Parts: sequence; C-alpha cells; structure tokens
Amino acid sequence: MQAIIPCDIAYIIKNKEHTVVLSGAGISAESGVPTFRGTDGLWSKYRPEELACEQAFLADPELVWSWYQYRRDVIKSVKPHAGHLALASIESLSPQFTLITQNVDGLHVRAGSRRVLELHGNIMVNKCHSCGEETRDEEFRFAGEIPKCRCGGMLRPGVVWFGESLPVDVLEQAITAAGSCDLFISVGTSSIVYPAASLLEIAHEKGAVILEINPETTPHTRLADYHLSGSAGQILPVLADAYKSLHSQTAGD
Ligand code: BV8
Ligand code: ZN
Repeated sequence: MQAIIPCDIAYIIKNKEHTVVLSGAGISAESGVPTFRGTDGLWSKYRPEELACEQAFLADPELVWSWYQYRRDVIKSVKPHAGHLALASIESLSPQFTLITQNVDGLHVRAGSRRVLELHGNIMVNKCHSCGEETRDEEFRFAGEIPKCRCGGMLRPGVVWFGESLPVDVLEQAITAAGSCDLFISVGTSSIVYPAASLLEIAHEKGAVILEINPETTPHTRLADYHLSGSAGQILPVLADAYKSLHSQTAGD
C-alpha cells in the first residue's frame, strides 16, 4: 500500500471504466451526523449494536424509537458537504459508476447522487415489524406511542439491524458491481461491518485498483493499493477535480 499525494490521483483514475464507491459513517460525520464508533454524547453510553437490533426493539421499543427519532432530527438538521457533492460530480464524469452506502441518512441522494445502493436501508422509512410493509411519513414524529401498521404490527425504522439480512436485491447488485469494477474507492468506513466490508475484498480479488480514504487505517488498509489519509470532505473534491480535468482533456482530444 502506497501513501500518495493528490497529483498522483489522475494517474489512478485514468482509463477506469467502472468506479465503485463504498461509503460509511465517516463521510456523514463531516455533515454533523455522529459516526457509529465515535463518541456522540447523549447516546454514547450505548453501543450501536445494543440499540440497532431486534432484541433491543422487542425489549424496549420506546428506547429504540427515541434513539431513532433523535437521529432523524440530527439528519434533518444537517446537509450534504463538499465530499457528498464531489461523489455526485464523479458519477456524472464516469463511464460507469455505482455508489454503495452503509449510511441510512439519505445524504448522498440529497447531494445529487443517482446510482445509490442503500445497503442498510433508510432511517426516514417506517417498516412494519410484522408484515414488512414500508411507508414514508415526513410528518411522523415518535412522541412516546409505538406507531402501528394497518395490519396491527409495530412500526420500526426501515433500516437493517444487526443480525438481520440485507435486502437481497440491493446486496446482489452491490456484489455484482464490486466484482466488475476496475476502481473501488472505500471512503469513511471502519471496514468492520459485514457483509458490507466483504465488497472491497471481492473487488480486490477481481483485480480492481483499491483506494481507501480515511484519516485512520482499517483492517482493509493492507488490501488497498493506495491509502489517502484524510477526510472525505478534503479529498473527494480533489478527486472530482482530477476527473474533471481528465474529462476535459479527453473531450479536447
Ligand atoms: C447479517 C443500520 C446475518 C442500522 C447498520 C460476517 C458475515 C455476515 C454478518 C456478520 C459477519 N461477522 C459479523 C457479522 C454480524 C454483523 C457485523 O458485521 N457485526 C460487526 C459489528 C462485527 N453483521 C450483521 O449483523 C449484518 N447482518 O449479516 O446478518 C444474517 C444472514 C442471513 C439471515 C439473517 C441474518 C447487518 C449489518 C447492518 C447493521 N446495520 N446500520 C442503523 O443505522 O441504526 S450498520 C452501521 O455500521 C451503519 O450502517 C454504519 O455505516 C455501519 C458500519 O460502520 P461504518 O460506516 O464503518 O462507521 P464507523 O463509525 O464504524 O467508522 C467510521 C469510519 O470513518 C472510521 O474508520 C473513521 O476513521 C472514518 N472517518 C471519520 N471521519 C471521517 C472518516 N473518514 C473520512 N472522512 C471523515 N471526515
Ligand atoms: Zn404490517
């Protein structure tokens, strides 16, 4: 793994046909959405795995709903940053592009990304814990009473909890994209949560160039061809500029 400086970036992205990006909570952190493994005050006494699971919901649905309502309020109060916008512009400049996100906050779509696979669902969706029906009600706010589905089941946020399987169609598309790309960019993820973390391993196995963007190293840094140590908001705009200049060069050829 080589540490590189931005001017090498053009060399990495040149002639790439299919770019896949896997994003994690780190990219949302710069918008003000606390990461899963950082300390975020009010809820820091709980580990996410203790609240983002069916057992916690069945044991104390009010506690779990309060946590999600707090997170929904944070997400509604923030907006996408330059890193999110850079990914949307890279998508428009790449022959083929797939953005796979572990984040449930919808910030990529709000930034203009179109080809987005939400591996872990979307926090603004309500899902029935009995029949699985999904609804979206922007007016809904949890205020102490557990919302019910028309079938009588309890509603819960439409996210994938620990111990729950990911949406099969979304995971299949993500695996196909990871297995057919020639550039895989991992940004803002600790590469701990599976099966999302296996996507980089698939891309690496198939010979894609691996670029990791993270201020820290992760268990996947050893598989990366390049590790850019820095923040998403700092590095992704540089990457987008490299795509833009390459694009104008080829357009000018
Ligand atoms: C499943 C939605 C099985 C909920 C989330 C192997 C295979 C399969 C499963 C497992 C396995 N090994 C273990 C498991 C179980 C488990 C798991 O992976 N556990 C971990 C903790 C070891 N996996 C599951 O349970 C999955 N389900 O496989 O079930 C199954 C199969 C069949 C049938 C039934 C069951 C489900 C996992 C999904 C859980 N749901 N989210 C919610 O949001 O409430 S995961 C949650 O963690 C978020 O989505 C988050 O994105 C995700 C991963 O965390 P990261 O995104 O990486 O965030 P983190 O805070 O960890 O790291 C942030 C990183 O950013 C850091 O590295 C930091 O340095 C960096 N950073 C910080 N600032 C910046 C930055 N980088 C760039 N710029 C910055 N400014
Ligand atoms: Zn129902």
